[in-house]
Amino acid sequence: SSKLHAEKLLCELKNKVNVTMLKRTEIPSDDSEWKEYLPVKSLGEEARQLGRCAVVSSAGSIKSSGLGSEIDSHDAVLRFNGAPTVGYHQDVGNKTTIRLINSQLVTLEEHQFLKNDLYNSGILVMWDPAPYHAEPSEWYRKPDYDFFGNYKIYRQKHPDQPFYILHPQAPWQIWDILQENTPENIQPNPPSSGMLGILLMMDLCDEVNVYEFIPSKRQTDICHYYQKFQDRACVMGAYHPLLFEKNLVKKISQGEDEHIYVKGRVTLPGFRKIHC
Ligand code: NCC
Repeated sequence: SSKLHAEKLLCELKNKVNVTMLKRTEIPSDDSEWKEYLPVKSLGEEARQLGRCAVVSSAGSIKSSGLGSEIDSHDAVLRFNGAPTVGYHQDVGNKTTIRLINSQLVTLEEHQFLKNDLYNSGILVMWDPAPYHAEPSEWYRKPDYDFFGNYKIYRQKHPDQPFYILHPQAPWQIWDILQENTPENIQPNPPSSGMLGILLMMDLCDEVNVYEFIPSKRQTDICHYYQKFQDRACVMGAYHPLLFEKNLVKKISQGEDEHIYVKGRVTLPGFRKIHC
């Protein structure tokens, strides 16, 4: 049955995906000083065990949802990249506990990562696409984006703000499960920030409500709720295997289909709450 299938998938995710942060000791001791900037405290210690959590996708379809107060009622809220709350709080809420950002945003001047105070609160987690199953030592010699300089500058400017780097193998552990559960070959690129954020919160929280990752009745080609630009690839994926990510999340969803249609909300259990 589909319920059995969902349990099997949840256990695979729980057992095979290690949504951990890069540690200083994983970078060879003779190499680079930037690793000295990695936080000492683990993310689990920093965020503590969380109860009800919300993951807010940046999709255009969250606009006019009026979901802001529902989202803020969670113990913790995760947002992505440059997604703002100011001016949009009625639809997306005000609270930001964790912000998951990609290395492109940290590195490219046009994104103004070092200048925009949007990034200065909450816990930051950055990720960079590594070669398939590369060890940290192989990856950091040729990252997708050379983010180290800006990471270091940011940490010097904001030493008290927790700022983690996702372990480079975590995205590929998720990718393997996406591929194993898909009959055709999927793009050999890491999952979107959305999928990574969902698993990060399943690791930290008892329950995770994900908003507008699976589109509601408000589905639109408008890419982000905070921009006018339209592109269907934002919903379906081009570089990222987004369609397959969404299929998997739909399969493990525990809420009612009505909640997807009306609110764009799926409910997922935290890994602590599932027994394999
Ligand atoms: O657009 P992005 O993602 O920042 O969105 C965050 C996550 O929300 C989900 N999403 C977004 C739009 C939409 N219409 N439907 C959705 O389901 C996705 O799960 C998405 O991951 C990324 O994953 O990091 C991404 O980042 C952007 C961009 O780099 C950042 O916004 C910084 O400017 C990428 N866009 C481009 O590179 C042009 C995007 O492909 C993936």
